[in-house]
Amino acid sequence: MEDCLFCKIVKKEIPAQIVSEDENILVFKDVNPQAPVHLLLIPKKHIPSLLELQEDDRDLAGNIQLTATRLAKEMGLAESGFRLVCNCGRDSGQLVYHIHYHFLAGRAMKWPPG
Ligand code: D5M
Repeated sequence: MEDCLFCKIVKKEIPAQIVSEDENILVFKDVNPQAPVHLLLIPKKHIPSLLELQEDDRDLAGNIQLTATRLAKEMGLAESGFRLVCNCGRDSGQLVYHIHYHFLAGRAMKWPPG
């Protein structure tokens, strides 16, 4: 998608602090961190939000969660824990319409979120 910010990051047209990359998934640091560790996990494929996720995306969606699991272990966060958040739609606060999972860690978090 030409105008999509995260597609531009995937294509390396916009710089980002990339933490992990494979054929289908990119992970980079959030530019406005809300925790000591704040990463964004995205599919390279442009999918605007969870509402547009298709049956064919089943493996991709699962692999994003497994990427979060791998990163948590690699970063030594398995014991302290982390939060994985995917905002969907206006009321959730979604601002960028390319599916992204916020990976937040490094501080105690409250529930429910604001
Ligand atoms: O979250 C969108 C998130 O995207 C928000 O936490 C800031 C982040 N963001 C926006 N632009 C960039 C760039 N260029 N690099 C890294 N992170 C970025 P949402 O769930 O849509 O509210």
